[in-house]
Amino acid sequence: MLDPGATQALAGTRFADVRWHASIDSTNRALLEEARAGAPEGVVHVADHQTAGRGRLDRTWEAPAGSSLLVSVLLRPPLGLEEAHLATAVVAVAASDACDEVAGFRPLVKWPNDLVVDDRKLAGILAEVVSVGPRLEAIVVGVGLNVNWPSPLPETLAATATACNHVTGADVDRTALLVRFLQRLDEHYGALCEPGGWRGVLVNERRLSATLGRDVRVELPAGDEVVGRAVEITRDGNLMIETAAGGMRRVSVGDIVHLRPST
Ligand code: BT5
Repeated sequence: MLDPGATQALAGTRFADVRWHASIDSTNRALLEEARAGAPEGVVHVADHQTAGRGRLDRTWEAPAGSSLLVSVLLRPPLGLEEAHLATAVVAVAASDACDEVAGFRPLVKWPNDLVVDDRKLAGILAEVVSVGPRLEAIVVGVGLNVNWPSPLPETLAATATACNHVTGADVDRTALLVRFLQRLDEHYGALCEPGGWRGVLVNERRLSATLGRDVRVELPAGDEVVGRAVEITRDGNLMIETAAGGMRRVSVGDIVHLRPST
């Protein structure tokens, strides 16, 4: 349950219908099912704990109970399937804004959809689409954001992850983060739904990118890789890599390794 202050803060936004679960298998799974059954835009599921949190490409999302913001939103944007990435981008930007405004630090966006602090993963985003033929019907975007984690982090994540409280040195209010995230999302998503709104989203995404301008190795799902400099994010969300040989490669899905610290 949201407290009355939070409920009031979200009244009048698209995201006033927040359903908070003590435990659920996956907020994305539950909301995707509702999206397929015709639920309206704006429904939000939040969980204290997920028993089967999902990552991309059938991976899992780990989070001790109460440690994280685990939230999924249902959007029905006026976008083509090839532009669905823009809905993920506004979620990433809104989550970064929320950290900045509530916790006082600014995570960057590692392509395609992680929030990072000093190249450590603070949050992951999973977008799942409902489509009919070429038409985008709905998109469920889930965010797992590490808020107050034990120290040290579990061994499996110690080398790669971080949490808000590890960055700031103090616990951060999860509800405040949720409310600010949904308020900022309401603004950024509203702008995206305006004619030509994609332009502003791309400007924000590029501005907050931890990847552009970096030398990267992209691990592709098929097992091969591309090495080069990340030079552009396209309107359809692809990453353009300038390879050492001077050619350009367009990457639509993959995992990025940033090869050198940012300067
Ligand atoms: C993601 O996948 O980063 C998307 C994660 C989305 C999770 C949210 S939680 C709310 C909503 N409901 C769901 O069921 N899911 C969404 P991917 O890029 O595939 O990254 C997954 C990988 O990140 C794992 O294989 C681990 O290596 C690592 N990982 C798992 N848990 C992590 C955590 N808490 N912090 C940082 N890294 C983690």
